[in-house]
Amino acid sequence: MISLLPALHETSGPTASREAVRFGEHVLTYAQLAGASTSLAGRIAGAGRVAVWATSTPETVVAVVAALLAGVPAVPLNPKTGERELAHIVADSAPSVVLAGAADVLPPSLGGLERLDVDTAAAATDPPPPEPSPGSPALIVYTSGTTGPPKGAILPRRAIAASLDALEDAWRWTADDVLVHALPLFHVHGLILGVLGPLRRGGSVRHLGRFTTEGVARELASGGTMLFGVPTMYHRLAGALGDPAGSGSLTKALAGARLLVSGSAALPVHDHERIAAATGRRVIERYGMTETLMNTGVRADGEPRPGTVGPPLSGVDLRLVEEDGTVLDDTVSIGEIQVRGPNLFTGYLNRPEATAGAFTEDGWFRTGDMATIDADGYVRIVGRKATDLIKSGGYKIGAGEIENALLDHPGVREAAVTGEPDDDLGERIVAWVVPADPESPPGERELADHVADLLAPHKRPRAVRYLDVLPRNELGKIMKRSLGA
Ligand code: MCA
Ligand code: AMP
Repeated sequence: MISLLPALHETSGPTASREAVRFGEHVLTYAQLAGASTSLAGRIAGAGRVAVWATSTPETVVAVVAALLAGVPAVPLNPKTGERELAHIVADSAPSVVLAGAADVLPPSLGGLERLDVDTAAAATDPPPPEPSPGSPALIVYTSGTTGPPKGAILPRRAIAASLDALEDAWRWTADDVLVHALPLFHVHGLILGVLGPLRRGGSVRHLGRFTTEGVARELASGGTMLFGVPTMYHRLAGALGDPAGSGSLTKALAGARLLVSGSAALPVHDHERIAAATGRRVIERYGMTETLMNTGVRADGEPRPGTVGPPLSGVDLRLVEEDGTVLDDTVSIGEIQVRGPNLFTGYLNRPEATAGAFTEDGWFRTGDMATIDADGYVRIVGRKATDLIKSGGYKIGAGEIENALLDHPGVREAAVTGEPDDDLGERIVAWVVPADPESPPGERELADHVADLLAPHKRPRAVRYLDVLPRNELGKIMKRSLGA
């Protein structure tokens, strides 16, 4: 059976001594990563599922690779997740053990789980177990919907291999590439593309720990060949390029990279143009989703047309469909993107109805994204079907989960959440609140902290607007489109 991470099985030769991952000063070669993860794989073999406390560290890489080697599905956890969301994810995914760094302090909601500390210096005593089958689950990644708590998307090994190989084809991604990024390691972008991508190619990744424009400049100037980021990061890079103090090294670093890739949300044309004007380099976009991994992408030798996410990747079938099910075949009509291919998830954990609802009767996955397709096959995303999904900083956030959290605050009688355009974040979360006591409404900061503590800091409202009543239609449904009008 073909291996998901073949470079890890080369115990000698040039690959074994090559740098696999670098987090600041902490480097693991392929031999070291293979040793530490094979050793850990032996300790978790046979577990039903493992949770990974997914800090931006080599420990997370070793933990995830160990789970992949052992054939045990891994559930990456955002270490900033608040108590309610964490309790939901742990109850839903029922891991038998949590993998963490020795120095990590875990919250009480993980107290009932066995904990294993990851040792990045461990050496393997036994060979890795046989490769699991391609259809077996590799990762369970939690993703928000319009209502209710996040759902766990089950990603089989086949989907990861297919999507990464399609990107290899599109971007001529090789073992010589050194990927630079600062994306979190509990989502598809940072973990699957940003870590498993380089590892599948036998190349390397340098993680910045946290995003700074200086860090990007430093790593690209010292050997980095590719940069992955969300539009907020490119917006900040574009801003830094316009800053006369110190923009020279950043300009040179970006100009020297082989590929600058943006994804997870739309890259505004303005930021695209600012970067092109300053560096002579064009950022290319690719379009994906937790449930589908990558669907389209501008090729390395393709035309980076701002406002488009490129043609479908190899192996991906993509079509646009109207509300009544009519499949579109022109270049002007807007329809929902539906996809099929080996890159897809197999379902939502414990949610058969949600899984069934996500697919058409003939097996196409409904993305909920609205688009047109240019004559040469380039896809242009123009919006989303659901107004209750917000993309902020590249994170997908459901309005419903925030509304429920706000309603749990004693000072809130009614709440509605919307996304508003934001230069930096793409969209910012706005909470519309009817206070229980209009004389002393809860403060903005208090409500933001309340949501951050229950769910996650990136789900906190960035603005709170107080109302006497929420606008509702005759059926009592909140008319979100009239909020802010
Ligand atoms: C502020 N902070 C708080 C609070 N207020 N913490 C707790 N309670 C509060 N009330 C803290 C934050 O935790 C953070 O801490 C710091 O203040 C700054 O917060 P913030 O302004 O929210 O963050 P930022 O620095 O502006 O983040 C921007 C970012 C980030 C770096 C672009 O949004 C990001 O990493 N986005 C990537 C999302 C992503 O990977 N999406 C991919 C999904 P501290 O600084 O210590 O953290 S996968 C996907 O979409 C598909 C598959 C695809 O196509 O890729
Ligand atoms: P997530 O559920 O976090 O995986 O987010 C997936 C969603 O991000 C997609 O359904 C799109 O709405 C959005 N997305 C990802 N990449 C792009 C892109 N390049 N341009 C526009 N939207 C994107």
